[in-house]
Amino acid sequence: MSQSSLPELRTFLSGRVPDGLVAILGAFAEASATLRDALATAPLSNLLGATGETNVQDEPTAKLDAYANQTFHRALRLPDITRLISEEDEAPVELGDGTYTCCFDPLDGSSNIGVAAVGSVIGVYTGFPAPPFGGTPVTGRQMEAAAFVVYGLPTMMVLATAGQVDAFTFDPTDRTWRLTSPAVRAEPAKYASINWMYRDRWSPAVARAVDNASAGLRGRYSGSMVEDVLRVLMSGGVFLYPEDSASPAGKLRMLYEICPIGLIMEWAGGAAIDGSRSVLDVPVTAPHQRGPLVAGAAAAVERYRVAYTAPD
Ligand code: FBP
Repeated sequence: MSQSSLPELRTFLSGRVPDGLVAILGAFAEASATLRDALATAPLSNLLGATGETNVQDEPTAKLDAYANQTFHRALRLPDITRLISEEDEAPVELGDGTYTCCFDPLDGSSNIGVAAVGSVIGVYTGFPAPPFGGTPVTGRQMEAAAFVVYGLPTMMVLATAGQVDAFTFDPTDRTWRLTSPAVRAEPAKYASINWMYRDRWSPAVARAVDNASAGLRGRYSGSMVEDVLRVLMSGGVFLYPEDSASPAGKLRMLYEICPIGLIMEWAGGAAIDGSRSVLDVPVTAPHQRGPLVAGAAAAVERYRVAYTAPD
């Protein structure tokens, strides 16, 4: 049954953030709702499988990756946006001279398409240097808002604006996003979320830090960062994707995966580090720069930092 008395997303945002940002976050939410519909019926509509092409990361492009990318590009052609940086595009797409640069991962957790939850992530930055990007570093501190959506049941959006984190649930009966968890706070750690199969790839410092951060916790790992981060945020825990011998710089991407999650965690009272410092302080000089991520309950993240930075 619809709870139409709960605040709707655009009403919640209006007056809280500048109008340009209301338009951007509203457009992101509407595109996410469109993608949710496509995901829900993908096996019936020939949207599963690969396009036969590879993306900029040299990974095979799923049909839904391509569909999701188009959907967000269409939605985010807005006057206040200067450029769009997508996981699926080789180069930034320059739009005009607006205030904001939007960095997004249209479909996070691609290995779960058709079998488990996937999601979308966005970070909205200001003060991005003019192209070519690379001379002046950008940091996550330049974000004014960040959000991620998890296309599960329910379909949820976690949104960081004005120093606060709030969670919205998509209501399919009237296609609105309604505020269901105001002022989310990162819960104390209960779960550790990491791909334990990579243990042989970790350095001694990473192995010792993972053990220290996860001692006494229960394990949960889906292979969709957004789903794992949602659990960590709402139920308490720590999500870890450290650097390893196969991904020496880390696997996840700074601008549209790590930094948005970092902003959400910090504004919810948790923490997000690369091992030794906040991910929001890491200089980014390339659109698809990678990094390590340890995010969640502040005490568990601190246990990781202490062990990681201890002398060998
Ligand atoms: P994609 O953007 O290619 O989907 O990669 C990101 C991701 O799927 C995260 O969502 C997830 O946490 C991680 O990769 C899983 O990687 P692994 O399979 O190495 O554990």
